[in-house]
Amino acid sequence: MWRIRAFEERLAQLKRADEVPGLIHLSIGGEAVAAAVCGQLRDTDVVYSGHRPHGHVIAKGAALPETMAELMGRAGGLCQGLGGSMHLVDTEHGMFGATGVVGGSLPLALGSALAARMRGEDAVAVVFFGDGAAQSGIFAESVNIAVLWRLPVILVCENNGFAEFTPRSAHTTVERVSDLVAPWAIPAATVDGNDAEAIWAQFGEMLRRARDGGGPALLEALTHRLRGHYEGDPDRYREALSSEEWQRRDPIARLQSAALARGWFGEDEAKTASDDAASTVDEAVAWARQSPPPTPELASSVVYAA
Ligand SMILES: Cc1ncc(C[n+]2csc(CCOP(=O)(O)OP(=O)(O)O)c2C)c(N)n1
Ligand SMILES: [Mg+2]
Repeated sequence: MWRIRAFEERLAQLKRADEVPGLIHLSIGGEAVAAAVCGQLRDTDVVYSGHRPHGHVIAKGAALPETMAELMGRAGGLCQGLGGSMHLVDTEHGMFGATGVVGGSLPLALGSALAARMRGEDAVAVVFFGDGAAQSGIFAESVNIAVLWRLPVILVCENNGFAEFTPRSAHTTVERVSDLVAPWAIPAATVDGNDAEAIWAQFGEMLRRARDGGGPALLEALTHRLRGHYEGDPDRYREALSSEEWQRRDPIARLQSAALARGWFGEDEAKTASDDAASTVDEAVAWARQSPPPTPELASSVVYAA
C-alpha cells in the first residue's frame, strides 16, 4: 500500500510536469483493495483491471521501473511504451491487462478462468471493475456465464460511488452492487474497502472456495477516490472530504495504527518501510527517464494489417 501510494503521488507530479502522456486515473485512497486481494494471489492467478489499474499492477508484482517507464511512454516499459496507463500488461506476474473500455475486462477474466479449468489447473481469475462498470450489460452477461459454467473467477467491484462525474444515485436505485447478483445465489459480500483486514478475510474465503472448484463470487469494496476522476479533473461535482474525515478513512493510516497496536512492527520500522517505498519510486523514475522512447520501427512491428 505504501508503494502504491508513493508511486501514484509521484505520478501525479510527473503528470503536472508533462512527463506522462495521456489520461491517468489514480487510486489514491483505494490501495487496500489492490493490496488485500492481490496479496493473496499467486503468479499463476490472473488479474484484469480497467482504467484505474496502477495499484492492481503493482500489487500483483510488476516491477516499478518497468511500470513507470510504461506510463512515461518509454521502450523499457511493460509494453515497450506502446500501451500507457490504461493498457498495462505483465503476463509474467499474471497481470493480463487493463482496458479503457469500461466493463470490457469482465468477459476476458471468464476466458482466463475457463482456460485454467480446461488445463486442469487450480488458478483463479480476478477482475477489478468499478460501480459504473457494474451498470453495463456485459456485467450481467458475464455473471450469468460464470455461474452457469461454475468458473473460478472472482469479481471485485471497487465502489467509489461515482462513475466519472455522476453519483451512483443518478444511475440506479440499486445501492449495493453485491445485490445485483442475488438471482444467481453466489457468494456476494460488501465490505469496507478502506479496511485492508476486512477485505483480506472476505476475499480469502472466496478465493479458497473458487480454487476448490466452488465457482464464482463477487466482492464489493466501498471505497473513496481521494483525487478527481482523472488527473486534472477540477472535481467540482462533489464535496471534498475534510482532512479529519480523510484521516479516519485513510486505509494506510488505519492498517498502520492497527499493526502498531498489535506490535506487528514499531514506529521506526514503519517509517523505514514508508521511506523505502518512496526511494524505490525515485529509483523507478530515474530508470524510466533513461529509457528511450519507442522507435517508429518498433511501433510498426506490432501493427497487423491483412
Ligand atoms: C464502454 C465505455 N463507456 C464509457 C466510457 C467513459 N468512461 C470512462 S471512466 C467511466 C466511469 C467508470 O466508472 P467506474 O466503473 O465506477 O470506475 P471509477 O472511475 O469510478 O473507478 C466512464 C463512463 C468508457 N471508457 N468506456
Ligand atoms: Mg466508480
